[in-house]
Amino acid sequence: MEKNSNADLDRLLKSGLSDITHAENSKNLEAVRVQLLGKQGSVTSQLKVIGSLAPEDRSAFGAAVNRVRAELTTAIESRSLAIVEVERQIKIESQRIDVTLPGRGLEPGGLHPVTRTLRKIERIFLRAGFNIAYGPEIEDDFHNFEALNIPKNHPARAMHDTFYLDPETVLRTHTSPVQVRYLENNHPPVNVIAPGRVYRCDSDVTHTPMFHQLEGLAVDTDISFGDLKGILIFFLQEFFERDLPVRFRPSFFPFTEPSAEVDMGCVFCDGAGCRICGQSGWLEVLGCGMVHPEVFAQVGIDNERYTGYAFGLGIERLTMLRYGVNDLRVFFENEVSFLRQFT
Ligand code: 2NL
Repeated sequence: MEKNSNADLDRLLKSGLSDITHAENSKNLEAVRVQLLGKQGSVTSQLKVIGSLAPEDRSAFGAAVNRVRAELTTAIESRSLAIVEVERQIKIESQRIDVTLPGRGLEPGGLHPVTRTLRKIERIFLRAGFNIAYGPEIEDDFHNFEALNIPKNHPARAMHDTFYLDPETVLRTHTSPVQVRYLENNHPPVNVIAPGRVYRCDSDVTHTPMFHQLEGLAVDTDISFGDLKGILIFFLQEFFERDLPVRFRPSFFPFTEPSAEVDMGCVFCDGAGCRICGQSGWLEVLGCGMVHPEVFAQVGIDNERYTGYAFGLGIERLTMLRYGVNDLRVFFENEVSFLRQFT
């Protein structure tokens, strides 16, 4: 009986060690451990054999079972360490990041074409010695109308379809009020441009309720219409980057006298006549004039001593001419496919 039991133990040890060696992962190894050393395990069940042995053999056999158990436990522990290390390597390998792979790419943003045009115009006038002034988009009646010689109940108010916030407060219909404020706060000589958003209660294919304008103003002793012609011809030729014919047609604005509208030779047909210039060879691009004496009076400037010129232009219109865009509305739809063309 003793011999048999010892031989069983020996076989148990050998096959146990072999099973441990061949366990390929933690799950397998755990199954092997349970099968050998668990409550119902083959080594554990050897302890139950002890009772069937002769009393003098029991102690030696018990010690032998314990040795087998200890040897298997040690083997499982070292195998477990090896498996954990291998599994860690496999995990690391599977999570390895190839830093040499190309990235997804970053799409660069770009400035809106209206912003690009504004910046280009500002650069030209800065170069000519003008300052840039900004002001509120919500204005009072005085700065938007009264000071500009547009009295209440005067038909000139109908020229501006105004958004009223209350009877005394409007969304500015032009950037002139910025220049009125500038005149209130600065003594001549004044050379200033006022770019910005303006609002008119008007919406169709060629009008949006918000658009961008830039106005310019120069005030000093002896400012002449010749100075006005000079700066506007310079500006248009710089902006369109070519020699352009420019002509001044008499017009009317309440805040200038005399007033003129400015045409330039059509940049699409070089003056030959095309669909865009309505076969005339000319494109209307600006309004201008000599500051009305009443405007100077409203801001406390001596209109016997000082003269000035002023002009205004629409940024969207110049942007359309610059880029050959034929629909105003695309500037406000923010279609990425349209905007991408200007990056
Ligand atoms: C146009 C015409 C114009 C002005 C704006 C102005 C400003 C002051 C005094 C006098 Cl503070 N005038 N601005 C003058 C003439 C024309 O704009 O067609 N704009 C799009």
